[in-house]
Amino acid sequence: MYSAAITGTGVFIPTEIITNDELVVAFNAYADLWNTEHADEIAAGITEPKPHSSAEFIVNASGIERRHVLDKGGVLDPKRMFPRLAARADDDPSIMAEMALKAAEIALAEAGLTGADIDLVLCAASNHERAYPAIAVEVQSLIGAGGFAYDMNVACSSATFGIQTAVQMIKTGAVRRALMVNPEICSAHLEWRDRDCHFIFGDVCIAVVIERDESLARPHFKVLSTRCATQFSNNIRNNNGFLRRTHDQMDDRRDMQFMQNGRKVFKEVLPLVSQHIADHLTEEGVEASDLTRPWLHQANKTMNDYIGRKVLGRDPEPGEQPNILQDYANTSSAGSIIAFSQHSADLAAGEKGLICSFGAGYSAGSVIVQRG
Ligand code: CO8
Repeated sequence: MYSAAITGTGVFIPTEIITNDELVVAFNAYADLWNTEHADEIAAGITEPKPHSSAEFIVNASGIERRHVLDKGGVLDPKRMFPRLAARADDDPSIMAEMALKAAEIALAEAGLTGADIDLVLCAASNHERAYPAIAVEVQSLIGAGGFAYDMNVACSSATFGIQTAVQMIKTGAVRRALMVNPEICSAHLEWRDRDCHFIFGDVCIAVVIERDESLARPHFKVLSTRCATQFSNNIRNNNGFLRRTHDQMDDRRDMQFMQNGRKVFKEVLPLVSQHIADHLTEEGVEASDLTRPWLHQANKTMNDYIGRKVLGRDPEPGEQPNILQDYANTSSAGSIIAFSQHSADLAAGEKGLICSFGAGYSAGSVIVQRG
């Protein structure tokens, strides 16, 4: 059995930013339009008017201040309320592959590798742009990698589950160097017309290079162990799928986009994740006090504060458990890796940290790493 190490990470960040204030102005304009269009039904008591959103609520409830998106104009158009992304010809790179390529270039450069050094490409994300061919195979071709490639989807836990997959293959010798990419176009499957969730997500792509750990001279993080768990829940759900046509359901239904019962998710996922991390640390013989840094999934600041207190047994010190969600919002599987990528360079050799994701499924994934 070999060991595995993370030798490079890359983050592609779309340039367009939507602040909470901009988001709320667009939402409220949409709500006013909708209420005017449905004035008769509202007056007759058949339907409720859509209430306004509030930037103050958003930051207090979630900790999110802004988000990056691929297309701001479409999202903020009160008559549209979703991104406008140009269709691409079959011979052009797909949007997800293009995002992945940009993140991969950064990660490969950090690892001191080129695409030709890679023999496994995983594209792990909450949604995939098309059914087939796999986006990962397209990325494999674009970077000139050998070996094989495939897509994975474990919603918000796609990255940690992807790392586990790559690590296992490296350990057995099936592959030597893996590239995992997580292009998350959350803006295309978020329901921007729903006040309860319109603030939650942003777009981004991360890439991670994982290699066989044999006397690596470059800075790296040894992967000490990984732990994945799932437990079925309908509390975060998207019913869109290839059977829609067969059900004669091609209309713009609410359940074709992201849906959640946020309160239930909050209550059920917190104990699940806290226990998951405690069990992983125990299994690995690592004390919570041995962890220099937890890099948690970035969905909600209050959730992270709670998990940090549970895991560490005290309030995390400033900077000890970095949050990035104020700048990016929830970027699904990419969040914990953005935190890791941006807040890990200062760890000294031998120091340990824990990457942890959680979300739809439910799913929880954790990776214990040590600076090499
Ligand atoms: N402005 C003003 N008021 C609002 C707004 C708003 N925008 N939204 C809701 N309110 C009101 C509500 O109507 C409610 O009013 P009332 O008390 O009168 O009924 C009040 O504010 C409180 O509402 P909530 O109870 O909903 O508020 P919470 O405090 O629970 O906060 C959160 C809502 C932030 C959603 C919170 O519940 C939360 O973060 N929950 C956990 C969510 C989570 O982690 N989900 C994981 C999803 S990510 C994932 O798994 C990946 C899925 C795949 C990616 C999909 C990409 C699109």
